[in-house]
Amino acid sequence: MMVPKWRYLAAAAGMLFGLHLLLSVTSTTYSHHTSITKILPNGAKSSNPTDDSSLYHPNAGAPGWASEHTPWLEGSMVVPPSSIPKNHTDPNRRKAKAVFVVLARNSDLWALTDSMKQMEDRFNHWAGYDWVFLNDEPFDDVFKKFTQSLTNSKCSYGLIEPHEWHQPDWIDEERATAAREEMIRKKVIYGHSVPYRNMCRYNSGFFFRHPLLADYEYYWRVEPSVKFFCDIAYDPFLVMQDQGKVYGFTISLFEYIETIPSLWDSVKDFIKKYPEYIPEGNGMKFLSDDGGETYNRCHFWSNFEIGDLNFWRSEAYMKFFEHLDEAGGFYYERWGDAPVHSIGAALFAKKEQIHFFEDIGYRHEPFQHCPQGEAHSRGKCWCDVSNNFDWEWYSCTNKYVDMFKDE
Ligand SMILES: Nc1nc2c(ncn2[C@@H]2O[C@H](COP(=O)(O)OP(=O)(O)O)[C@@H](O)[C@H]2O)c(=O)[nH]1
Ligand SMILES: [Mg+2]
Repeated sequence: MMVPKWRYLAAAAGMLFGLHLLLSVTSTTYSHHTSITKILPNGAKSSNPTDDSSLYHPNAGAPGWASEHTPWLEGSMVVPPSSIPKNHTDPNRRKAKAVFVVLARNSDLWALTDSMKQMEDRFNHWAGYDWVFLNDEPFDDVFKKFTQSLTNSKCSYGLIEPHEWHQPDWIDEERATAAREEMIRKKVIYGHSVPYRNMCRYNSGFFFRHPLLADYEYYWRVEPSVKFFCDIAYDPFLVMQDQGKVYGFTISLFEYIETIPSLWDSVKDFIKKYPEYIPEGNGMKFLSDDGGETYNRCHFWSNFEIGDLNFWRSEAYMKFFEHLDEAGGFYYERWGDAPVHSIGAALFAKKEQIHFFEDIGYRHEPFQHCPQGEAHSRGKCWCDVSNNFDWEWYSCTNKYVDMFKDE
């Protein structure tokens, strides 16, 4: 029996369509190149701005990917472009007054160049922000040579004033020694270390006042041996500035209670003494599950921070730091700059001013934040998507997200 020609044609078309469907779901590259948006006229495609004039308009809505997975971003985040802005070589590119800040020892050099090279490759080669390095001892020429040679941006090397670094005279050394010995017995990490305590106190209350930072408004803290997994094709400093953010994080977690047993009592004293510094709509819910009575130990992991220097320089935070410093907990206990900054940010800022940089892939041993879904391919990230700390039991990011849910 003769089969009509049109039946062959229909069968072939059907097979081709089936193959297309199969490839669309199994291959992201194939589906990207053949997606319906590719054949729509320009105006019908989703916006993908690549010039500064249209980036980060404060009133722009949240992008599709954000509203789908990240309700806390709605109305506050706009679409980052998927590729490096075209005008990245333009010396007149709009920039924030921003800087990378690194606290390091000379011996941190090679662990630090690892981090720095990644930051340059992922972001700063086109963004062109300066670097400031701070140390309690003078940086040697080798350190200066090999850090400056990694970037076209200006590097400055600062010495920390001894009185801002060392344990103050008014600390009762006998009591501080006893506290350290107790922590050694309890095997608390860095429990034995005075330099570690100096570092935590310096980061908590002094770095933003260093003269080398005087002309800057925003900073990004970078530590030795960290990883930046994804290309950053937009300017996070401009996000901070244009959207009035004061603190940005990627990882949050619980603090070891042994290091901060009396911290929350000092915080409560401060709140009682200075209620005028605590705004409505702050991030208290991130810190406390009972309206401020007790601390749930949640903090942003401060080895990654993108922040507003003027926020730390504000009267509220300065008074807060002085209050904590007078209590002596940096030495009688082992208060970290992570809980101190986190409590400061969550108390004195509106919760919307704290930003989860969900699309910045980051690792500091032993945890990492790996962007999920579309953000992973947009950033050309190289982290394993299944290795992501965000929703692990020891993470606090769910508490951050929950703050934005009940309205
Ligand atoms: N100049 C200087 N920097 C330090 C000292 N101790 C720590 N740092 C820096 O402070 C930051 C935090 O220290 P790190 O050892 O990474 O602590 P961890 O991340 O809590 O394990 C890093 O940038 C270190 O390079 C110190 O004694 N002197
Ligand atoms: Mg570290």
